[in-house]
Amino acid sequence: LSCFVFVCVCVSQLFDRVREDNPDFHQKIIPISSELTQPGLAISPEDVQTLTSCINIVFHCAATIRFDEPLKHALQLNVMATQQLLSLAQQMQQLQAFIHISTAYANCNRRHIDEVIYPLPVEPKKLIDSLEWMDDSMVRDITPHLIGDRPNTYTYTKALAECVVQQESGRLNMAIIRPSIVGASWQEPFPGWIDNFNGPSGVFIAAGKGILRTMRASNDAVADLIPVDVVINLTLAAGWYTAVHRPKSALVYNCTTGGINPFHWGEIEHHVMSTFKRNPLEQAFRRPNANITSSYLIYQYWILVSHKFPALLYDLFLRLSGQKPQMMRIFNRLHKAIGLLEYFSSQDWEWNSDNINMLMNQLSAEDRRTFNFDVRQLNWPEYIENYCIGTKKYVLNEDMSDIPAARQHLRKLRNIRYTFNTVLLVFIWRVFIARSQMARNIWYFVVSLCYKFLSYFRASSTLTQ
Ligand SMILES: *[C@@H]1O[C@H](CO)[C@@H](O)[C@H](O)[C@H]1NC(C)=O
Ligand SMILES: *[C@@H]1O[C@H](CO)[C@@H](O)[C@H](O)[C@H]1NC(C)=O
Ligand SMILES: CC(=O)N[C@H]1CO[C@H](CO)[C@@H](O)[C@@H]1O
Repeated sequence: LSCFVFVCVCVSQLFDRVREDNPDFHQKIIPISSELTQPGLAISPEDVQTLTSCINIVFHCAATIRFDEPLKHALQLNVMATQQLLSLAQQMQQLQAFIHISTAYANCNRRHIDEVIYPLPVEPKKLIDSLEWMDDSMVRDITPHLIGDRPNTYTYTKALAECVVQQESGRLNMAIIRPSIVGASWQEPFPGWIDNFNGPSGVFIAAGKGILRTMRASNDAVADLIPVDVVINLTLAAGWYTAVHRPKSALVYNCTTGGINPFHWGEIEHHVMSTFKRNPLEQAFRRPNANITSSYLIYQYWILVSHKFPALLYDLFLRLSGQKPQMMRIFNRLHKAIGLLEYFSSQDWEWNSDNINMLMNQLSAEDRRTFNFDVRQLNWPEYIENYCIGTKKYVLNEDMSDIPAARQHLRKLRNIRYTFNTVLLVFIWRVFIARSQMARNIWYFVVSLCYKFLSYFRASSTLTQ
């Protein structure tokens, strides 16, 4: 993993700005090889020595964010690794603060979420011990009972990790950050930076490519996206506060936008569609046009008409032209992915924010600017537009100069759709309706009218020539 991080530092555009400002910045970084699933995190004795003698602040943000990770693996990565890092932190002589990154949805089984750590019915250590001897299929069978009213193993194990952190809070100086749905950057290093398909990014891309045409979500539910640079700035500021002011218990910071600057799924849909119509992605499957609905029946209808039917046709076309059909497979994967998000896009939550406000007041005016995390200034339409363009530029690596060609492609798709609709209409008419005498009369009337119109048009155009 550390190797990978290092390669990223060297090539990613993310670091262009810091590379320009400070060309030798990488000399300040000491990569350390580690493996979260191994005992002692598989850190070499020399590295342990370095860490325990010179670390001041630990920011713990390693976790699996796959919602459907098998429980045992999720426990290993999110809970046991946290435990191991905490015991390493106990040995760090210079440690001032331990900042644990959690998620705002760790307690999503509640509607109103305060900035406190909620107790769980099970002791994390006991759970880990008891799962130890079970095989994977057994764990799979009891997983639904364990996670209870939480939607997935991710939120469950993140809640367990918070409990583990709390158990150590007597001995270490700690804070917990709870970001909601983390999205592309707002300002730093530049607007719209994003490099993965996780969460909303994948949905935006699928919608921009014209693959995703419908999704189950509530138009008026708050879409609690939070820009990644806000999370980072808040985390750094919380590190400072925890180290300097040493609060008596571990403080929890909710890092969300819903309460203060709400934006809804319906609005997101509108802005994503309008951005991708103005700045289309290359080689779209269909024109970007998505409808979100909270009704199960309407959703199933659109799935059939806008997803499965076109996929079937396209696969037929691929098969006829001697290629391998693949569209249905893509759609099945897409449905699985959006199914996992449904829980979060169909309801909203309220988070309490006293600690954030407190932190903001504690910062000096200059620090408040440097470590800005005030989401009241966030202009949503502009943010969503930069986000979508960011997915085009940095995730899909598409060139902005190819936009005219992409627009041309969309026009072609529109013409194909018009032609297809016309052919379908004629077909339905001929096969189902034109059987009765009256329908046939109407049909001939329309056809002859068209014919007359065409010949009139041809005559007049020959005249003008
Ligand atoms: C979405 O809804 C609009 C208006 O309600 C409709 O015109 C459009 O065809 C719908 N598109 C899809 C893909 O569902
Ligand atoms: C976060 O802090 C950096 C560094 O001062 C700043 O450039 C950036 O604008 C801040 N992010 C936001 C969202 O304000
Ligand atoms: C940083 C941040 O957005 N904090 C939010 C936490 O939740 C409350 C209540 O929903 C909001 O008012 C805060 O803005």
